[in-house]
Amino acid sequence: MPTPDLLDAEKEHSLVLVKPDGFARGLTGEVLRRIEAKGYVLKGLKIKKANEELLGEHYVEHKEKHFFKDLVEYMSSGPVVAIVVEGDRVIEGVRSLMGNTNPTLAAPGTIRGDLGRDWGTGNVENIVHGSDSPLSAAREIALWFPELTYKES
Ligand code: DAT
Ligand code: MG
Repeated sequence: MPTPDLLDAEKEHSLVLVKPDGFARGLTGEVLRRIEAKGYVLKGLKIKKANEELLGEHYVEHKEKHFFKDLVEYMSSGPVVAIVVEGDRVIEGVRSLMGNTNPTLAAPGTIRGDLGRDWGTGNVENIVHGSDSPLSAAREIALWFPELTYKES
């Protein structure tokens, strides 16, 4: 049995997803490049086709929103790349790298601003997800990387 990977619970982590549009457009490397160039460390990485159940958990705070059904459809339309990223203030840092939720309005220089646009699909296709708080990060990492455990300190 291989030893499972361990996360240092003292350090901050964010769960990043390269969404189906980003993966299909071949932007995974560009997203990873920006995260690594910023100085953050990759602690987990996988390609996964998410099902409705996983996405329902992942987007639990949006369950009552009008766009929820379309969001789950878009997010399950193809593989995503799930990444655990580590570093001091990485949650805020990744949010800053990603830019505004709406890619039309996201500032140039950000992932969404440089690489995203409105495609007229009715969905907000914005290439990446990043956790928005330590609590969400812990919940999302457990969902996408159940095999990753925290080491005792
Ligand atoms: P973020 O991904 O920037 O954290 P969020 O958590 O508010 O944004 O929303 C999650 C995703 O849902 C977002 O990346 C795209 C989609 N979304 C948000 N608002 C939407 C809207 N008004 N209509 C359609 N999709 C939306
Ligand atoms: Mg969010």
